[in-house]
Amino acid sequence: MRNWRRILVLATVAMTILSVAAFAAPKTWVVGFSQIGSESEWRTADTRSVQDAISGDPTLVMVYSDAQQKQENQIRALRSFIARKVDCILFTALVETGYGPVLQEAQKAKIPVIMIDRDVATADQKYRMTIMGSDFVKEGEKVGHWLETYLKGKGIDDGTTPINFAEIQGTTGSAPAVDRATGFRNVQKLHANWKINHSQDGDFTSTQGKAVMEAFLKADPKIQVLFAHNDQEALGAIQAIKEAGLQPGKDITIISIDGVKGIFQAIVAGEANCTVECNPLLGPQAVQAIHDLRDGKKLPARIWTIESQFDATNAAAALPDRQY
Ligand code: GYE
Repeated sequence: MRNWRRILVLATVAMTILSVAAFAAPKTWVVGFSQIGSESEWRTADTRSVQDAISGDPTLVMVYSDAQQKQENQIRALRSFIARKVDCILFTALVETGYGPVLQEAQKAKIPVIMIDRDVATADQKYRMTIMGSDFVKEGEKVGHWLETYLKGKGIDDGTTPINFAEIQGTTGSAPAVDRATGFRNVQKLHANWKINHSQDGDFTSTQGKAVMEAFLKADPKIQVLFAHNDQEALGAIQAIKEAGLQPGKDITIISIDGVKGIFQAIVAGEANCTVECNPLLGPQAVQAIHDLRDGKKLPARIWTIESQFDATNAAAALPDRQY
């Protein structure tokens, strides 16, 4: 009899401990991540950062979907996340428009959506909790400001003689392409002699960057400055410039955005001139935001990443520590 009582007491104690532990342990959340594709080194680093951060957290399970640069794939993935009732969605929008209905469906299903990197258009921003990532307008402005100093210093810009600019834009309609173009023009407008004579979509890839630059040079071998919306396009363009018998970084000043290892090497080799950093390592911030949501905290409307810029003065020193 006494043994029975002891077993009963022990069982009660064990159950109390278990239920306290269950109460303290956070509920496991299933997170759907809709990524746009793998068009650049930046994207690869971004995907890896998010995957590592989520797989390193035992309370999170990720369902990953790669849209392979197709909006319809992305909309399908978002609908499948909603159908399987994930706890939250991480979403990078390929382009800004066209996601309103599916985001509304997520909202109706009470599934919170956290945007990472590329946002949706203003009209649809009411359907998501927050956006984390870079200020693309500011990046475009940084490009302009770096060029102001550099071109003057090199005697390329005397303030009046026209300067022949080419621009390889990012994917048409994507937030970074729209905003980087705007930011750059905010500065370009202040210089009547800065002429953007060539501008075309390079889809954020090396292959397209090269093809676009080839076409530019065929039409006009006297281009003086190239602004590529990402490093990948610049790296493709460098090939095209070399094949045209010109010296990238010397005959043509080249500036781009991201800060991937390949462009650092090009800067150190004197074949590119500057990169404005855009940090893809968003995983830890994404996990933090998911935890905050799960804990019932209110997320800030915008979560910014901290960034720098690199040229011949600091690229070599920074290269060994670059993580992407
Ligand atoms: O600059 C580019 C990538 O959305 C900020 O997308 C990102 C951009 C990045 O393909 O390399």
